[in-house]
Amino acid sequence: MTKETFFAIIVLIMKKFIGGDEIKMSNTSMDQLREQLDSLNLDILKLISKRAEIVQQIGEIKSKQSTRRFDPVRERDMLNYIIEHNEGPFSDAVIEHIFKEIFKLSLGIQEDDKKKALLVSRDRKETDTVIDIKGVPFGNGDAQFIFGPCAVESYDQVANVAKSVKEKGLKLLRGGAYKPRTSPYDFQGLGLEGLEILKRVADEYDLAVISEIVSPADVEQAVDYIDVIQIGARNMQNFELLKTVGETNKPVILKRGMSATISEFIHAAEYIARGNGDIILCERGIRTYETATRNTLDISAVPILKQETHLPVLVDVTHSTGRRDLLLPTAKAALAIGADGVMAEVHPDPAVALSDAQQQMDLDMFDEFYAEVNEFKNATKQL
Ligand SMILES: [Mn+2]
Repeated sequence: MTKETFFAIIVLIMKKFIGGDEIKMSNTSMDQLREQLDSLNLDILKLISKRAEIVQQIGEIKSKQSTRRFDPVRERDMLNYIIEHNEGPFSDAVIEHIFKEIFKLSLGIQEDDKKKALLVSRDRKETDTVIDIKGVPFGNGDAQFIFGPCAVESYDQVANVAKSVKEKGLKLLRGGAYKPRTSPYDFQGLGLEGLEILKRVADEYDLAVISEIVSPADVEQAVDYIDVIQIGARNMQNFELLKTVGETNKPVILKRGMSATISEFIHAAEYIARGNGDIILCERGIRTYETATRNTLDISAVPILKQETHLPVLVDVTHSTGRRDLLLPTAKAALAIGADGVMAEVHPDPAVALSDAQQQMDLDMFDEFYAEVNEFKNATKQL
């Protein structure tokens, strides 16, 4: 026996034992079955896509009739109808699970449509919203500055800062009359008396005043005294307050809540936008594990908000950092990243301030700060 014959016999025996031909045959039917599966997968894909189209059509009709998109009774009827026709091999529970997923995802397509429809979204309005504050355009690409004391304490205190603001050719003055404080034992603001002081100073110096309102009950009265209503971080999701300021025709500065996501922030703005579209979003730092600063300035929120919405974005460098030494670098960062404005607190004598004594600038520091930040603004504008 030659070597070649020997190997030929071995191969024949092996084929006999392993069943080479059968393997070949079952391979062929396996391929056919796989082809069938591929084709069935495509059929299922076509069917669920067709189903999604019909669900979208129903969604459009429902939104015209302003009925709710999710209808649990109808969903239960559909599931019962499917299960009635289930002949296996899957159990009813499995079939129900599969179809519930399909239902849920179809509803998700409707939800996406709804998100696109947010009044504040860039999808809804492509051009930037520019807000007129007593003749000052806010959001037109030329960054504005808002300065003033944390809280209104007296006429002289506010007038001193107003004089310094006016000398710089600026027009926007801030000051708190109602102060939502962490402790109920801390200074709560002068209330209506504070608004009266702001109005008097605004008239005397021809400035526009921005002040925080904390209660829906105070809104109606406050609009007679101030030019811009501020909603503070602690009230970002005070929905009744948001709806009430939405009923006014005053511009609103909405501050981001200290633990609010950008999505929650945008949805809070939407509450106001349903009645009043003049909204300025204010990034004021978020709470993180970092303790070197009072909050963590989320600088990337600025371009995100500008991409997602058409509203102007303001950066509060005082409350985000809580540190005087960081006011200038963070203000420059805000301008460089495209903020429409920078806000900071100024007090004639910060050491005796009734609130935020640690972080307000005195008038000399204010002069230096403004000179540098304005120089930076003009330098970057030329780029
Ligand atoms: Mn403050």
